[in-house]
Amino acid sequence: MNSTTRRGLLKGGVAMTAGLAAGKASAAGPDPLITELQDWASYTGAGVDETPYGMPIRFESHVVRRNVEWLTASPISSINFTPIHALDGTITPQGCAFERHHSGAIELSKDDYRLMINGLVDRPLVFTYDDLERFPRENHVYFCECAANTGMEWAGSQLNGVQFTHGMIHNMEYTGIPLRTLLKEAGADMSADKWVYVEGADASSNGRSIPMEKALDDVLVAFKANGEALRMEHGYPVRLVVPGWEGNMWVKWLRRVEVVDVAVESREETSKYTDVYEDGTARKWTWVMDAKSVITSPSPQMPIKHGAGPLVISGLAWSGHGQITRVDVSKDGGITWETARLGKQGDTKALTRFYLDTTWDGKPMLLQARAMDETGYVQPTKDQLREQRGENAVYHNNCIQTWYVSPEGIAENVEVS
Ligand SMILES: Nc1nc2c(c(=O)[nH]1)N[C@H]1C(S)=C(S)[C@@H](COP(=O)(O)O)O[C@H]1N2
Ligand SMILES: [Mo]
Repeated sequence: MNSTTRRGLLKGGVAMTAGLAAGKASAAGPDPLITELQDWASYTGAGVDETPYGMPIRFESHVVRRNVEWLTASPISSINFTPIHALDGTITPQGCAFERHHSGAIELSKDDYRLMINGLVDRPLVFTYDDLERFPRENHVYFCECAANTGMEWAGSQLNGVQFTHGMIHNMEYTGIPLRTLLKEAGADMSADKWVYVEGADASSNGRSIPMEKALDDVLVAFKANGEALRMEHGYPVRLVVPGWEGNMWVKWLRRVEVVDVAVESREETSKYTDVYEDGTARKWTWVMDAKSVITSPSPQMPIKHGAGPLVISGLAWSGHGQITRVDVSKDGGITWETARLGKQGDTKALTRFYLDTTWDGKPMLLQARAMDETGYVQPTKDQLREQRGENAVYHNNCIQTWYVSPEGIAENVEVS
């Protein structure tokens, strides 16, 4: 119970009508948190100079990135997961945003930073960090989703937590320079059939080919996220932001942009991040992340603790094709659907929060969410996706997710068919 409630009570019993929590407290007798003077109101608190850069309060210490040890051979070439079950709204704080490195995170200072633009350009250029800060910059919120997000779900329901099934995603407000501005500065050949090959300064280099049309559209050379410098793990001091497209293309520690005639067909766009069909052929150039949604609460890490009655079902939806126009929620495994309320509409290639403010009858539920985007695309079921892609797939799984909720409020990752 917080101080607002206590003040309400002193003003004449307003808090008693505040709902279930107040009712419970009165049944058990006077609540000392209401009737007694507490320590935090009796003594002074911490001074302003004690925490020059803040960390979350210790009661929130469970809201952290986590990894799944058996998923990768070592923590150097590895992945961890955003605690999306515990967040609300849409912005991911950098401090708990997932990280994916192929050869570890490197420490590269602004002074040592260089960005080269070469290849089919009139003037090959090398920019310092200070040079970049002198170009006009923009702010945009975008999601970054690893193509492997939800990948374990192809083979069944193996990971019991939305953090692990859907946490290879973050959503930040970037400050950056449109890549098009730098390409123009170098006098690049911007013909539609050209490509840019982008690579990072880390040992893996993570090179990727991007068609010129996308490079000229909304790609950003970004140096701030959520208002502050990128964290080292997200590519400090400069990363590429490729809105709506798979996370692997968002090159961190960006060091070179080469304008080329044909796609390079690098490791990351051939043997990795492609989808192998049953007959052994592979689906490639699968850059756009299709519309997807998931319920973050209730979920396996977020059981219902309050029993039957008012229940807020909440989750996230996103589409690499643009805006989320609608999210439906089912409590019976996809037989009937109710349309959820979007927290905020109109964001494009960014996370959209949805809520279903509902009443729980205390009976078991099979919770699902289904997203629709501005192209009219509807998020598919697992079975539909398996039918299209077969069982060999690893990446690009945007299927509808199911949580079974027991009468005790415990949620579990299950499949319905
Ligand atoms: N230079 C470089 N860029 C990289 C990677 C990398 O290992 N090295 N990993 C890629 C992958 S696979 C993903 S999903 C995103 C993850 O970005 P994040 O670590 O900021 O979450 O970065 C991409 N950019
Ligand atoms: Mo990735």
